[in-house]
Amino acid sequence: MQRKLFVFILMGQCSFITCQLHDYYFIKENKTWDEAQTYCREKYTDLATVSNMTDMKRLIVSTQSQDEAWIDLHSYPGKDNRTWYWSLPGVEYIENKTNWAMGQPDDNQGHFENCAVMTNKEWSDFPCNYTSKFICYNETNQANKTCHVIDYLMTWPQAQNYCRENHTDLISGLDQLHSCAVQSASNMWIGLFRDTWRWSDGSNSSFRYWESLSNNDMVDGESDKTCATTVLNRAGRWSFDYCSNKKPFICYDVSDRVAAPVKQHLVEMTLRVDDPTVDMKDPAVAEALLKQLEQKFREKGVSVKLSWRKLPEKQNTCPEIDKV
Ligand SMILES: [Ca+2]
Repeated sequence: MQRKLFVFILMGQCSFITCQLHDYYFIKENKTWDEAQTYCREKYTDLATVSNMTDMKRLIVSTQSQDEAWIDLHSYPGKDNRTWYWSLPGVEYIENKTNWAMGQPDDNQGHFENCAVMTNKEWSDFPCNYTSKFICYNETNQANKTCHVIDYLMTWPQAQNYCRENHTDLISGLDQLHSCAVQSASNMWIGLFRDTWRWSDGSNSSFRYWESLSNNDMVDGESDKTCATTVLNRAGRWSFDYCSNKKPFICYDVSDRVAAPVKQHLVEMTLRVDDPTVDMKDPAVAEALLKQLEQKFREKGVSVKLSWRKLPEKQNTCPEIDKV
């Protein structure tokens, strides 16, 4: 069974969060983190800042090596240097837009409590390596709802991974929490965490892509390995090391294409379904097709949202990107 679809694509050359593209340059010279930063500031803009998965995918494809490489992220250890962030990049943590329970956050009994749970709508800091249910937010309104309470017991980093893979992210910010109106007497992770890591170029991006966050060691800032690296041979995630070690590194420049206008493309696609029992008009099939198309875009580092739009002609429907 074959069917032709017209796919209407609005494709911006920037993510919807930062609207700014970075060009990444892998430098295959071994330098300390400070030396690498100096080099990048002289020849480019700075060491690589990574604000979201779009950036991360562009960084991965720009590199020529599978080795570790410095990026711009630097830790300033110490409890007092921790800063709260919302997990979803682009949602800013605002001091007077919070709903901490009485006496929280409190680092209970001297433990580091760098992640947050919600109980009866009130928040408490909580050790990130404890397990809890959690709430994912889905900005594509999957199955007609944006909030998804997940009953699996997971650590905060596991919950974040789950939400990013299956939805958009852990629920982030008062607006999302208000729109969900989830009320539970038991703890549920929300997308709030604190750490001591900073982008040295002054970016306040909350995007983190750590290889592991076990035992709080990545977020409590106690480690004296205070400079971050990509670990490109392990799915491109991040690790950290002593800043005085010499490694290759990645610089960035703001892309010339930052000012490029949003582009519109009309693409004709032919879809072939081998299974004759699959009904292309079935809403579930249409939804699954959209998800697969979006995934293909994401794999190319392009963040898009697709929705179907009926055309006057009886057989053709078009997915329309309503947000880039
Ligand atoms: Ca607490």
